Amino acid sequence: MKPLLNLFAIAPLLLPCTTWATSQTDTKTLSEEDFQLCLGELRAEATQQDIPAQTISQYLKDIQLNPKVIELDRSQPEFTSSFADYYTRRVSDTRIETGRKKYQALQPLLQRLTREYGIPGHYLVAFWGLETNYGGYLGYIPTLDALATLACEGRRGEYFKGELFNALRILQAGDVERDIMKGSWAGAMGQTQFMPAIFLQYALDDDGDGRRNLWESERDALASAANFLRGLGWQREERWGREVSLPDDFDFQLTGFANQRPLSEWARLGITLPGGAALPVADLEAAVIVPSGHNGPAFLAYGNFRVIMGWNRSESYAIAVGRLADRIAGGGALHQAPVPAPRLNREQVSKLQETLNQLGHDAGDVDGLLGPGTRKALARYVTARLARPATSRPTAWLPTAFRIRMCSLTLVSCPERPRKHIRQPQRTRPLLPGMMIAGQGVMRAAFPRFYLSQTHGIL
Ligand SMILES: [Ca+2]
Repeated sequence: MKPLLNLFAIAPLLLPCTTWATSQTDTKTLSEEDFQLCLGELRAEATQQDIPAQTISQYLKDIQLNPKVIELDRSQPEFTSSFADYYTRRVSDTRIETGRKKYQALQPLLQRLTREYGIPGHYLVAFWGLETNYGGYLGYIPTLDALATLACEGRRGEYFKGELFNALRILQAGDVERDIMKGSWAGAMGQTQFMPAIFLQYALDDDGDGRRNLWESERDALASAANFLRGLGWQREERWGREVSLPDDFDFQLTGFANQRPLSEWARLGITLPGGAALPVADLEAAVIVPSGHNGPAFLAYGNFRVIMGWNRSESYAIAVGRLADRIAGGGALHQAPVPAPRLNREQVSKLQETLNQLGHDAGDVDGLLGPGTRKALARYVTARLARPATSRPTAWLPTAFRIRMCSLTLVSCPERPRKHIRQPQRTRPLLPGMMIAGQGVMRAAFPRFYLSQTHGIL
């Protein structure tokens, strides 16, 4: 059996595993001297930005270079994390339980915010839970230090310079004391993890003490979240989306947030609620999102899904917010659990992207990240392969075997169970450069199941 395992394992498609090195192009460390020079320039520019001289001298004089911020900004995770990992960590039983308690305890406030801003309370609590574990962890890095360090480090200096000036305006307005203004290494602040620009535009003083205090006031934080979501265009009467069941013959090329279709059309294509009940009738558009491959859960994403991505541009985040909100409101667990997946390192994903690009299936930038573009490119590749008619007997087996292999890699459905005995080809046969199906003999029925269990849901 060993040769078969090797033949069909994912690794041959990709480069041998090597450790992903973080970007080597920008290893120069910002020196203390450079930082002080940079701070001098920032002081001069802050003056031109109409920030009062007293604010500048009060807050820009004690700023510290924070090497940890640079390290975090430059480091990239070695491995892509799967949706299953992400989802399990963020929508944990503990977080659901705490969210339900907060939701109950804060009902009067939440009901008022829903009336005033149109955002249901369970969503407000869900954002709060995902951002800072309901205010339990706000981050510990002084925001001015983080923003000044990033402004001077250079990679996205202009952006962070603007956010540093915004942070000064928040201090100038007296919303918070400097020693309370802490947060993430990238400058996100308070219980809602707002960047300073979002703070200035959307933060509210709901408890009436005259300060927009997103660090210490739950009321200010939740009202500000509601205000931000209203600004992002939250649709008052709509959900975020929902888990659905896809028909066996579903065309996975239709997945992805860009492919919006009327709900009625998805119903016509055979999509149902989990368990088979019909989708509700509503005049709205939705997209099908399949975040952990065809064996994992499927979701319909409505317009508010786009709103959530306006807060954090990640489909996984949007699903987690929506699902946590559902659970807080009393909803049950997913009908189809996310599929645990082996981890691919960034070099492996980069090689996959390069190969797809070379074959004309545009996977976009070679960045080592398994995003929607790479998934789509893989789906196109697989579809193109499957569409090619078998021209001679030795290749007659190919669609089935190939489908077994690739359906577990990508979004192509493989509903059929492989036959018990499938003739293998007589010679080595390259499918993608570096990916081989080879060998002779009989593939046992048990093997594909083992293989699928090892590799499915990667994408
Ligand atoms: Ca306040």
